[in-house]
This record gives sequence, structure tokens and C-alpha cells, in this order.
Amino acid sequence: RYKSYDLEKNFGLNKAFLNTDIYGITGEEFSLGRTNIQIVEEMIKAGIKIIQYREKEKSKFEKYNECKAIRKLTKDSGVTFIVNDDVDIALAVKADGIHIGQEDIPIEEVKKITGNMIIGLSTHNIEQAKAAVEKGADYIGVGPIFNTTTKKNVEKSEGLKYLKWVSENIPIPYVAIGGIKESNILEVKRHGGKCFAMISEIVGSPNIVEKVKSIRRLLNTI
Ligand code: 3NM
Repeated sequence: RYKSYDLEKNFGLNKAFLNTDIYGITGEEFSLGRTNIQIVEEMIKAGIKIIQYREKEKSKFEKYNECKAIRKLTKDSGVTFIVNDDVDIALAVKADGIHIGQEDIPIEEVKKITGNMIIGLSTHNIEQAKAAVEKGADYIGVGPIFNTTTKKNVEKSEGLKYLKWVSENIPIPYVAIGGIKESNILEVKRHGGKCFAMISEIVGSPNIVEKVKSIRRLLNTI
């Protein structure tokens, strides 16, 4: 366990929101013609409890409008809503959290702006994971576990080996991400995965409710 971390201080907030198996993320280009909003509706129907809005192509205005609608859908169904990258949009729509990457404004600065909103940070190696804990991330992304073409210019990672290390050393919640599919998810679970983020595998599925059911059945076999 990573020593300098104050478990008491941060865990109160964390346990509830990441005590879940599947972390849903939007990705309209893989959504078979469905909109981000339609995808979120399907994810909610499927019983996904945490959903991140991730959209790299649209204008702020379009993103804001979609997030406003998604905020309503998630609020009405008790789903945690996280916005990727855009701190201003997260604040404007009163999202539950913000997710940032290594190339964004430093997490300590974001925390000053977002107060006690949940803050997640993408990490790709041990040093980044340790720094994330020290700087007060509420949870970290751990990836890419496998090759993925969904995220452009993603930093390389030792994947499963890095995940295993995190599972044994990092006290805050962590989400495995990158190339995770129904076909390899048990391998990820065997390397310490507890919460699994998938974009293409879920939004690219014609029947999200059935896909999630099938993944959950599989996860329950080990
Ligand atoms: N972040 P898919 S990998 C958004 O390693 C994202 O931090 C990653 O998409 C990271 O499930 C990734 O389609 C893409 O592979 C995940």
C-alpha cells in the first residue's frame, strides 16, 4: 500500500461511486449512428452506474447542450455523471465529477476550481499513479491495458502488469481502460481489475442492455 496516503480523508466519498463494475464512456463515432444522448439512455437502461461524457470533436456549445441533457438523465436515475476535460462545462451543468489527463491543467489547480467534485486522472505508469494519489485524485484511470485506436496519441503502458501493480499498491479506486472487450475482460479481472471502462465495446454494440448483461454474467464466473 502506498504509504503517504490518508485513506480516511478520501475514502468516504470514493467507496460509493466507484463500487461498480462497468464505467461507461461516450464515443459517438463508434455508436452505430446513435447520438451520445441515445447511448447514455441505453447505458442507464443497462444499469451502468457511472457515465463519462467524452467528446473530442464538437464545439463547446454542442458539448454543453449534450451535457445538460445527460445531467438530467443521470440525475433522474441516480447515475454518477463525469465530464471529460471541460472543467467549465462540468461546473455549468453541475456534473458529479471531472476527468482529466496528464496533458491537462495540473490536478491541483483543477481541484481549486472544482472544490469537492469528484476528480479522476488518467495514468499510464507507476510514477503517474503515485503522483495522482499525492495530489489528491479521487480515482485514477489505468491504461491502456491493451492496444486501442479509440484514443489518439495515448501514452504507452505496460498494461496488465501496470494494473496488477496498482491493484496491490494504490489505495484509491482505479478504473482499467484501453482495448477492454468482453473477450479479454476476465484477463483484466485476473490482473486486479475491479472497475472496467470500455468505449468501443459498449457504444459499438447494437444492443447495449444485452451486452452489459453478458459482460456481467462473465465477470461473475470468476
Ligand atoms: N483512455 P476503448 S485508453 C479514453 O489509457 C481512453 O488512458 C485510455 O477506448 C488510457 O475501450 C482510452 O474503445 C480509449 O479501447 C478506450
